[in-house]
Amino acid sequence: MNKKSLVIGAGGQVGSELVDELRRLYGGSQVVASDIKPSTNKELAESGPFEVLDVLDRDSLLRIVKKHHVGTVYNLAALLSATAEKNPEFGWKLNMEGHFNVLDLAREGHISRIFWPSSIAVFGPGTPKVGTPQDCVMDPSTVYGISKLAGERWSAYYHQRWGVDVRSVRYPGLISYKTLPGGGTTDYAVDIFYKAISQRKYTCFLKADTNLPMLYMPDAIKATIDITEAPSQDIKIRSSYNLAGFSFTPNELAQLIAKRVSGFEISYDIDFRQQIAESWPGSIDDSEARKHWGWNNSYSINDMVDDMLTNLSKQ
Ligand code: AKB
Repeated sequence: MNKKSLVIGAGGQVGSELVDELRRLYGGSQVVASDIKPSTNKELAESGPFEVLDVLDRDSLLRIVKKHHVGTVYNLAALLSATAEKNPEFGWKLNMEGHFNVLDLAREGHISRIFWPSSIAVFGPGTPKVGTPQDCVMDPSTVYGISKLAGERWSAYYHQRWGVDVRSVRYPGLISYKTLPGGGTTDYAVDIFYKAISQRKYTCFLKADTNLPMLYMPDAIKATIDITEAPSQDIKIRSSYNLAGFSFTPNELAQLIAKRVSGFEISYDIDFRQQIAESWPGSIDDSEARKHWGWNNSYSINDMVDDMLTNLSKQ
């Protein structure tokens, strides 16, 4: 790909690391970072172009695409599951209209490729919980999940009707140490590491036995770039691909941390996010992604725990 990339939502948990990796691969000037607010991350703002951009503002989006000769857009701007439940109208608006604005740029020929993430939130209480297949009952019970499922169907429609080259994976919970996640149900799996190091204890808002699919950030970034750069004929699913690394419960994660942080203890104070988590799968079958475009995760749960603790201890 010889045109530049634009990352929308570059200040977020995925965006900040995606920009770092794309700039490492292609050079700072080739990757335009953008976010709704000016960046407080010095590295992000100084290692290449940065634009303040609201994905809901079509005119500014088009102006920035033209100004930087953007070919590929990674649209990561979204309200996640817990935040969208608190503000359903805005969750729907941002997640849907933002997606349409980028899809329309491609349909009108201003950009040639889109990456847009979906989520395990597209599944719901009627979905098989174990080894959730690519295609099955999808009855999301959150605004976030409904918007992601609708977005998947619109992606497939834009591809089938107008040949829009849109690619997507259904992110599970993402664990990382560089930028905090914001507003998700799986965020406990990141918070727990910060509290383990600073206080040797953590109060979890999900029940001890809530099993959820998760992925370590380096693998999530690899999947994101790999699917976006794969030859078009390898992308046989234009809605979104199942993607997974490993699954664990808060109790299992706490035990792995306690083996490495002496005296660490977990307690529980359950809130509304439990109901969201209970509607999601416990594990995911991502064999289509593996077969079609070579997806393969590198980090096991133990690798992830070691890496998180090592890096957060240094900070
Ligand atoms: C969330 O918890 O809302 C996200 C997700 C699974 O998409 N991390």
